[in-house]
Amino acid sequence: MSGLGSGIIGRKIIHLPEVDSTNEYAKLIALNEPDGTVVVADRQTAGKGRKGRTWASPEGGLWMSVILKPRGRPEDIPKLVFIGALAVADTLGEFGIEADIKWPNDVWVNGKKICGILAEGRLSQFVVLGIGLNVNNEIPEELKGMATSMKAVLGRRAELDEVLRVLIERLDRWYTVFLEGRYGEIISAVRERSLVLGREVKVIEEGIELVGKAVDIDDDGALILETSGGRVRVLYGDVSLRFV
Ligand code: BT5
Repeated sequence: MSGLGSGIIGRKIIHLPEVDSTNEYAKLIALNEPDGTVVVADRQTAGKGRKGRTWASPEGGLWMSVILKPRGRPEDIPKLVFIGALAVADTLGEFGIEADIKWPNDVWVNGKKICGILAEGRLSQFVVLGIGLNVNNEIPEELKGMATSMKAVLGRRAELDEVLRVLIERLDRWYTVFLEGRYGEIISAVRERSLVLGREVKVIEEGIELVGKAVDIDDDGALILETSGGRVRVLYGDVSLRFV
């Protein structure tokens, strides 16, 4: 990726000490706020994952939502999630942390989840891109086996404001790539950083399990699985993916 961003992301930043969920807050104000508005909170009392799951959001982490108003098609939503993941992976790189993208919506470091992304909304009006990144926050006991933070990886605290600044800058650059319709660049960057390609995975969606080898991410962002019954295209959505 090259070039500077458009300056859209973070033109307006709303900082809240506490909120239930930055995504919920952003959805409430989205119609009246400009493209690229960032809502960031010190802590969330009801941070959300996908499908009603809980996102642990104590003080010290980066909990933010970006209001995006691109003119696009519904099938472009996965690409917005990907630009979030790419921007986070780039940001971690700036802090000396090598990160991978776990399709569809996680960023992982050393085999553990450091960030989750949640996109909500309708492209005809807006999309709220929620990003939760563990920075200096404690990881709850029950998640310690599967989650990590920048502090845990670096062995020291990272300056939260600096992480936010770099992330906004990276998001802005990737959003420009998206707005210019250079989707191929987004998908190939995801492929390059993908943790899943070449591995045996189990995909679970609405109780249905599929096991196979992840062989590609196609141009629409769908995961291509090679199963015993042939190739299957798994669309982006509320899909859980585990390594087997
Ligand atoms: C996600 O959901 O990974 C999307 C998380 C999005 C959070 C951001 S924070 C700002 C914005 N406002 C919100 O309210 N949400 C967004 P999912 O793929 O469903 O993963 C949820 C699962 O991740 C949980 O069931 C836990 O197992 C695990 N988890 C919860 N909190 C975590 C944390 N802080 N770090 C790592 N893993 C966590």
